[in-house]
Amino acid sequence: MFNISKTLSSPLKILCAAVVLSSTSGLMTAAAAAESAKATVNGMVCAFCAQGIEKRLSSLPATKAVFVDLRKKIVAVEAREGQSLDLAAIRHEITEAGYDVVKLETVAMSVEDLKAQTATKKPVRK
Ligand SMILES: [Cu+2]
Repeated sequence: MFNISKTLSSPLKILCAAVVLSSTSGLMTAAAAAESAKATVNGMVCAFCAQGIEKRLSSLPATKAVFVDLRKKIVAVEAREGQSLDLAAIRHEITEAGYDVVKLETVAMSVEDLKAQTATKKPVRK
């Protein structure tokens, strides 16, 4: 473990540390590693669209991973550690491929996080 008993003497401090550790663990992982560009893209209709975009974005120097969700119209690019994504280049590649970027933002998440997020946000069909 972390030797918490050595560095923190009172039970209150230990409690505080535990709360901080558990509540910010998500934030801490994000800050430690992942940064992604998340784009909402119009015009992608099939697996070939997704593949083409994925290929283009994978060829950018700062790209670690690419994730495309056709149904949610999401394209995400994760940056290699210590590198920053060129949002203009990402927008350019998607536009060049023939699609419309309607939204582009940087998020402190990995592509895996985004995959999980889009998966859990699935609308429930009745
Ligand atoms: Cu297509």
